[in-house]
Amino acid sequence: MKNILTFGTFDIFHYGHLRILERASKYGSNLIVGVSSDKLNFNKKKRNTIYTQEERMHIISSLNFVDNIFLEEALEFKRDYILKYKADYLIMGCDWTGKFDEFKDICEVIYLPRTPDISTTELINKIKKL
Ligand code: C2G
Repeated sequence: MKNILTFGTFDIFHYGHLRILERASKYGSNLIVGVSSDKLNFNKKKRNTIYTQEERMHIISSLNFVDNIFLEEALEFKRDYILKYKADYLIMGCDWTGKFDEFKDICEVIYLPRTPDISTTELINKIKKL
């Protein structure tokens, strides 16, 4: 039984989000998702999410290949979360390549290719133009 851990904001949940979670889930039997809090996201991206952290967590927890979720309060807690959830794998999209290599001493770190041509920012811009 392998534990897989991944993180993300998952705002305006879309096909790219679905695909990374689905692909990550295939690495083991227990997929745990750290959903970035509203505060963490604002500090990181300097804009508020469209959906609240409660709504984003509700969506993620409804996916049948997601086994457990928690609120990711700060980027700096990543090592603690990996240890707490006994992660065998930390899996992120390739936009994070190299950024989490420091955790290779406690789990396997894998960066998966992003789904092309879709992102929350692109969706917001497309909708603005309608
Ligand atoms: N993703 C993807 N393909 C896309 C868009 C996103 O594979 N077209 C992946 C990202 O690479 C990431 C995950 O979906 O692994 C979530 O993406 P975001 O919601 O943008 O979250 P992010 O800002 O990367 O937050 O602690 C880490 C951060 O909080 C991760």
